[in-house]
Amino acid sequence: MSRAYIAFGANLGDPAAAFTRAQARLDELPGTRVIAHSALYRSAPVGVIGQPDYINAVIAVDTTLAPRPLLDALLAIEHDCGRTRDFPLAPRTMDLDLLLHGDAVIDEPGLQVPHPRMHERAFVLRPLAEIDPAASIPGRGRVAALLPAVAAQVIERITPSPTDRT
Ligand code: PH2
Ligand code: MG
Ligand code: MG
Repeated sequence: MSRAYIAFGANLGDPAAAFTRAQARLDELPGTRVIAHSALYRSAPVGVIGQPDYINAVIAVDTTLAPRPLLDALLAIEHDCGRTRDFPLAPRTMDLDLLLHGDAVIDEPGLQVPHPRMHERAFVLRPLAEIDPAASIPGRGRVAALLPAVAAQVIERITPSPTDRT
């Protein structure tokens, strides 16, 4: 059993509904349980201009699936939720990126773990720190220690986390 972290992103359609649907589908995967999810965060698209803002979040799962079958499942869920791949960085209804899978380090075609850019992106680190600040990114260190370096990136938390008291 491994703890894996999955980044959710969407900037087309109904991102909040897609987030709910993604978690339900993840929880239905063999040997897989959703353990926690962050709030939703809004930020301008990184790496492309003239697109709607992204809604991002992070989901933690415990899974007996190895990284490659988990990745294949993420791509199938994206596809079922209307994801098309019209051009690189095209707006998307759902993007599910495998960030971490236990302490695995993998560099294969289509599968890089840890996700090679996660440590420099506030839209990944902020929601990940919300659910597990002590999570360790192999080769980079603990999530909480990486936050100061991305503090200048503008990102807005738009829903309360499940652990918030009201
Ligand atoms: N995903 C990208 C490219 N740019 N920018 C934001 N803010 N959030 C994303 O999830 C995102 C992005 C490629 O997957
Ligand atoms: Mg992505
Ligand atoms: Mg992706």
